[in-house]
Amino acid sequence: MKLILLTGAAGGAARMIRPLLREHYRLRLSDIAPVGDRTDDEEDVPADLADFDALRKAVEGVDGIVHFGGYSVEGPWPAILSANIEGTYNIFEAARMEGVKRLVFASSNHAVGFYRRDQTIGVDVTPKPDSRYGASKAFGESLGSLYAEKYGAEVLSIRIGNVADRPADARRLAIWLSPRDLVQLIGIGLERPGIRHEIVYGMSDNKRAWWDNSNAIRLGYTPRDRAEDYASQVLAESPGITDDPRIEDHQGGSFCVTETGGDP
Ligand code: 15L
Repeated sequence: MKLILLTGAAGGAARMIRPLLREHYRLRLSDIAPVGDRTDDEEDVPADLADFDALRKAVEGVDGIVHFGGYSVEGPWPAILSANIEGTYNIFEAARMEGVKRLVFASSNHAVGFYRRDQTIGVDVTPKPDSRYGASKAFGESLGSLYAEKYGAEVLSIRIGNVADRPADARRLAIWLSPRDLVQLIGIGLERPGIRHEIVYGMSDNKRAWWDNSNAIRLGYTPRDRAEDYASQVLAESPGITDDPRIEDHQGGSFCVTETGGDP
């Protein structure tokens, strides 16, 4: 079994996918502090993403990297700068120095969050970040391209919608990604031959999608879950619809208006 480094291993998305990833890979977990719920067969190498030397030790000897670490919502600039700008640079550079070619980068829908909901966008649109956080994810995608073209890295950037067991509200009916569909995309990023830098949307088979995910399909993705199966229940119980058109008209939702807030 290949040894894979999972950064941000204590975060919500990583915790949802670790049991599924363990079926295929040996996992080395990394987060800023030791990961509390680690199993006996998971290694733990804590590292601050801004600490290059610590990160390089975490990268040493792995077969691939799944980079989920960093700040995962809009936040104060010093936090985004350290974790997402410096931290993402550090992970690509540590991988290059340690000879690790395969990386999966957890990008976000917020790299393109200022596209309107009445548009369907593919992966070749110009980024339109909705936040400093979204801009940091566009930066990470740029690094993926740089390290692929210049140093021969093989990188899959997944513009993740919202990873959860079920869609949380009306907006998430368009962007929901089930944990097992995310693991399928990660598997493509780690295994599919012939990848240089590819961008895909991290969503399940969602009828209300704003994204054309044909690049993911081309790479072999066959999503197994559908947001629509939850639609009537979600819309009845927690529509989450506001009266602010800046939020409702744009794909990024409340990230288009928030300054330093968290989840919408
Ligand atoms: C993200 O990028 C966040 O990491 C996640 O917490 C959600 O807020 C998600 O986007 C979303 O757009 O719902």
